[in-house]
Amino acid sequence: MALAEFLKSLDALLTAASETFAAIDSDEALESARVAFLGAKQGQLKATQKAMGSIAPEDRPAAGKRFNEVKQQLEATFQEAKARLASAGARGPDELTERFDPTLPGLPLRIGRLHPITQTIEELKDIMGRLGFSVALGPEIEDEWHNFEALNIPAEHPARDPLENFYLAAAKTTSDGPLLLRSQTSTVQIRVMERTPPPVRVISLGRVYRPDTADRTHYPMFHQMEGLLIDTQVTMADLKSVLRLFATSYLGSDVHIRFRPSFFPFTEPSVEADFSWNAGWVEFGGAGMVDPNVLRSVGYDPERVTGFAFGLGVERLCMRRHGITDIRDLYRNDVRFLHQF
Ligand code: FA5
Repeated sequence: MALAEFLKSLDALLTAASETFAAIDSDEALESARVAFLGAKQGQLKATQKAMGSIAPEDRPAAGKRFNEVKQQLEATFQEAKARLASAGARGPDELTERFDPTLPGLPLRIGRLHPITQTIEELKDIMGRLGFSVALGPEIEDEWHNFEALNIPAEHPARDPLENFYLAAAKTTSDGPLLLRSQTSTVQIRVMERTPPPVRVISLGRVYRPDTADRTHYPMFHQMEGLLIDTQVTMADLKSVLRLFATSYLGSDVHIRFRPSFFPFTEPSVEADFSWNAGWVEFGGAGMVDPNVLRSVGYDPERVTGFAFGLGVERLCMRRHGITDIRDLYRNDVRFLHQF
């Protein structure tokens, strides 16, 4: 056989094989094409190889070189077709339908829920609402009058130290004087009394800010529930009854409450309230009879009306209720933790 004729037959074989393998769509077709082109006994490639024996010896190197190239290309085309069939099979519509079992239960959707502190706030409002307290709101950015002055905390008082508060640098230039993030919800007492004549019976719940170092029971941002009751002949006994009633409603009748004498510039006398927890005591709030100076600063007559006020830590109540031992867990935003409430 002449070299030119041999090379031509190789090209024809390559074209035919490429077209056949490209059109293959089943395992059976792939196998019969493999036998037809690449079969070791009767495949067309084998037959072409045999024809090489009839080529003139001086032309054989060129013929052999081209034969090997075509052989490699044929192998590659076969492998390509095989891979294409395998991947189509893996996601073939028939197979999907076979694997789909409509009787299996679906994947549960994770539904979001309210943050435990929001849930606590709602519940506290509910309990206090039943005791006749309505909800008052106040701003988180306060002036010195409401955060200190009207609460009987004069200019030289250590509670006003810039190191104990978050003053707003930008606010220094305003005509209102320095502004700060409120450090207690007692500010709302003043705002309510300024605009409401007695009697008053309100609570106010919200965020307060202090540059406290975070530990298991402290966080630089936390929530307080302020309570204020002003009327004629209000006594310390009323204050203690309301706090006891509130605490047992929220924490359960087995909780022990104790009151310790304390000091706040805006109440006289003042107490701190603790609840029992894990064989110890945890402070949950401060309280007292509203100081006559405070009543006077908002235009009330201390000879005619008296009242009590309290400020409770919402986080600590929530922690005691749910057995949370580290306040920081409430603000880590770990969904595994938050999802338990
Ligand atoms: C006050 O803030 C007073 N305004 C309470 C008050 C109101 C007294 C009305 C009298 C009349 P005190 O600083 O103790 O008080 O804070 C009250 C409660 O807030 C604490 O008992 C505690 O439960 C909570 N608390 C205070 N600091 C933090 C903090 N860094 N992190 C979490 N909770 C805190």
